[in-house]
Amino acid sequence: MKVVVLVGGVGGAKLAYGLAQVLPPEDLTVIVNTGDDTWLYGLRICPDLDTITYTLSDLVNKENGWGVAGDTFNTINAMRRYGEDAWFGLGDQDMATHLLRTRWLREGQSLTEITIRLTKKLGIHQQILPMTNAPVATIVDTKEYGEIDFQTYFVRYRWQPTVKSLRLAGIDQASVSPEVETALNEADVLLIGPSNPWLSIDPILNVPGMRELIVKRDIPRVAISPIVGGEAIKGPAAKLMLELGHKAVSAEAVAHYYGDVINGYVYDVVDGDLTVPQQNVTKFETIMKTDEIKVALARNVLEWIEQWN
Ligand code: FO1
Repeated sequence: MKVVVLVGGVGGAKLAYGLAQVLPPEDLTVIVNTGDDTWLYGLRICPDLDTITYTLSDLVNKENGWGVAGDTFNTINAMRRYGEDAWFGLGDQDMATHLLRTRWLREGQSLTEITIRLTKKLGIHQQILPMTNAPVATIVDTKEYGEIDFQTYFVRYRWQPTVKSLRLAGIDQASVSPEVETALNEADVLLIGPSNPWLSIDPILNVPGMRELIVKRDIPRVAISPIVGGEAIKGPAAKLMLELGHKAVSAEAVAHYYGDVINGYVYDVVDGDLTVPQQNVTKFETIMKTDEIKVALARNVLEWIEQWN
């Protein structure tokens, strides 16, 4: 059964990890948000691609969910000696990824080719694909600082600024890559990970042509709620929902937000029975504190889908 999963940062990476344990590698494709990508010190940083890559190669720092386990920060500490306010935690091993990606981009390789090259070298046999090869950037318009880029919002200001609106710079020039199109056309199941719908999933759905490619497929298209018991597990999803004008912070509101992009919805056992527009709905343990829960969630979702598909 060929599964394609749309993911953003840490939450999505956990589900991708679970899926990678229960599916043959050739049956899993992970389509990754690149709206968090940024230029820093002349290097192209792709946080969500790196989080997925490090997670599936067991290199990831599991406490943070990003960066390389056991990494050192000598380079940015040396920059601090020169008075640099190094607020973005670039590890020394992590730096290798950014240096090679930047060099290969400058040599004209696409982000897709580079991602395939990096992941293969790390022994990853699942297909990890950027949502597009074009450079896009989530820009956050905030009350306190006006428009700032995503990492400034998320890391430097710890997602505390009040968000007035989001926009995706460069999205109009973006297109779905042939690899993403093929994966979507060959998928038997499409999943949307428990990632932030506005910061991580919307950028993917807004790549011109992406939403149409997804909705036209008459296959199970299932999202896992990132909101549990009215709270986000990690990150700004709950705070953002209210700032973007959603009435309530709930798994229900997210199901309505995704609408007809999905025809199935999974939320957490702590939530009561929800009324959602999708006809296939169920609940499982979705708070993936351990690797076992990641695997159980992946298995539960796929087995549940097989029952109604
Ligand atoms: N997140 C943080 O909260 N603090 C950091 O210093 C930080 C550094 C960092 C370096 C490389 C990388 O690939 C990701 C990094 N992240 C950091 C995580 C990143 O900002 C988020 O994971 C995504 O952009 C949101 O999903």
